[in-house]
Amino acid sequence: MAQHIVILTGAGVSAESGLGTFRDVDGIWSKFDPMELASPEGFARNPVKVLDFYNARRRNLVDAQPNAAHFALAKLEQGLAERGGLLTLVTQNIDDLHERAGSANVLHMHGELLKARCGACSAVMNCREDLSVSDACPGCGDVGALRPHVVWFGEYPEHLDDIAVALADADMFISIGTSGTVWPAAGFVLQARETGARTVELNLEPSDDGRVFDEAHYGPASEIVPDWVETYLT
Ligand code: BV8
Repeated sequence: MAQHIVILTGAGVSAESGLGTFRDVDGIWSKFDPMELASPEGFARNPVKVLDFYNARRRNLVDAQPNAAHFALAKLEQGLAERGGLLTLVTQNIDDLHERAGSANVLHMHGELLKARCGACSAVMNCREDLSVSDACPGCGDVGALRPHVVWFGEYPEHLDDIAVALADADMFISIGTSGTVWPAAGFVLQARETGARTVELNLEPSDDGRVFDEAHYGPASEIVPDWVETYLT
């Protein structure tokens, strides 16, 4: 039977690629205040500090490599398509590791670190270098309005309409490497359950909000995700 699987990934799927998670013991938010560095108010207050925070993460990303979990999800997308099925891959991550592992259709609901946006004219452009407050927008020329194309706290996530349509149509919903702390992403499992989808959690440990899943496997994503995909496709 052709299946439509919706997957939501979080920082845990990129942890073994060397990109920090947010709420683990030594996570990013244990060192930095999210409201200071991942909010429009924080950017308005101290743009240099926020741009430097994202510049450091962008440099780290350029040197990082996808891990076995990313490759397994690209294989699942291919395997489903060959069976007349569909994979909708939604990620909270702002890295491009899913794409570099071969996933073709990725919905970045919290934006993308390798893109910048102009606060003046809203142009979105590729950005692989450091951003600074003295940079001018290549579109409108405004100086100091460029920011990472990332969804901060209090800002509206991207692709919510497409995600709602996918969740309503899903036969299965799989949550991978996310603590289920950030909304509205944390509510997707409830939406999927309401429309009768089977729900699966693949995580290092049970996500802390005790959401209920029909099936769960715990361990490092680079091990449990390839295992799950292998079992599903055979
Ligand atoms: C919004 C981008 C209005 C920047 C981020 C109810 C409804 C709607 C909103 C809210 C609500 N209640 C509260 C809110 C406000 C807020 C919110 O959720 N606050 C929280 C803190 C309570 N939400 C918002 O502001 C959102 N916007 O609300 O707009 C609206 C209203 C209604 C409906 C729609 C819209 C915007 C949120 C986006 C913020 N931007 N990041 C950046 O990346 O710098 S959030 C940040 O957290 C990242 O995007 C990250 O992806 C996200 C979630 O974190 P996780 O990915 O889960 O990472 P975490 O470290 O928490 O967990 C890692 C997991 O991996 C752990 O479980 C760990 O065990 C596991 N793991 C670790 N290693 C491994 C592993 N698993 C497997 N293998 C391993 N090796």
